[in-house]
Amino acid sequence: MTKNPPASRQAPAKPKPAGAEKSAAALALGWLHTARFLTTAPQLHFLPDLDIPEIAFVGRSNAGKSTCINTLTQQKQLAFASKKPGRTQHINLFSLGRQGVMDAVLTDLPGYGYAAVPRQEKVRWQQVMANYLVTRKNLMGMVLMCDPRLGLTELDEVLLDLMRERVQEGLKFLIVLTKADKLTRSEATKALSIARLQAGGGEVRLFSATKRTGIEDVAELLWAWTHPAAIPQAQVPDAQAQPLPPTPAQ
Ligand SMILES: Nc1nc2c(ncn2[C@@H]2O[C@H](COP(=O)(O)OP(=O)(O)OP(=O)(O)O)[C@@H](O)[C@H]2O)c(=O)[nH]1
Ligand SMILES: [Mg+2]
Repeated sequence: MTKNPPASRQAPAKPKPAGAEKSAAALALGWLHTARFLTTAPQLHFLPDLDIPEIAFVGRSNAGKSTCINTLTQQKQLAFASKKPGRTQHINLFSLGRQGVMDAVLTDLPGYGYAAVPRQEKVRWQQVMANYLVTRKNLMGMVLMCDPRLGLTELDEVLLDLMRERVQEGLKFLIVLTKADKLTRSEATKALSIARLQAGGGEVRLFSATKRTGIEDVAELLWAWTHPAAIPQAQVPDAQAQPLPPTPAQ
């Protein structure tokens, strides 16, 4: 059993102004910590119809989608993460909400671009994913996970193109640059500038599950997207949908 250290060795409690509210980050992380497995579906028609906001994590295989969900929700094995690409093979939904009242859903999607998957299987999955992204009525946000060492790939561009109309209609959009621990400070700065250009002025965040970089930032953004009424408008990051960048010339 661990004992509390003597009072003299405990870090002094930070003085809190009277009536101080929980910080936005603590609120958002507390909310994300309520995540529970909801369901898994091999095909779209197995998904439950929901009318609460849903946010999908998309991106190349091995980009770190499942790890990011586990990190944000502060749970080790909520989503299946693995060194081996292609680990996530179904659409997995996780519910969020305090006191058992579901108020949002996170979706972990299988990655694309994994060479070892047979072509037929790849095409099937790309169709399932495209259908999900285009038709899922309660989808209100998309987090595109991108390893900045690879940058946005051709398949990422195809996906952005596919989602252009929904983003123009108000779907929120964030590019998360994953595995930031693998970058030097100057590489990270450069990767951010490039991604900002590619995101057409939309949201971009650096993230590292191992160094725990960007967690609070991303958490706050997801909270703000799904709880706009709870936050004064001036504090809502990217309250408006951002246009996607133009499609590169063929
Ligand atoms: N260094 C480092 N490695 C990471 C980070 N995030 C994820 N990884 C590693 O990247 C690998 C892939 O992570 P996953 O979370 O399974 O990736 P995914 O995008 O869900 O992959 P699929 O399910 O195949 O689409 C694992 O070995 C993770 O440990 C990070 O921030 N830093
Ligand atoms: Mg995964």
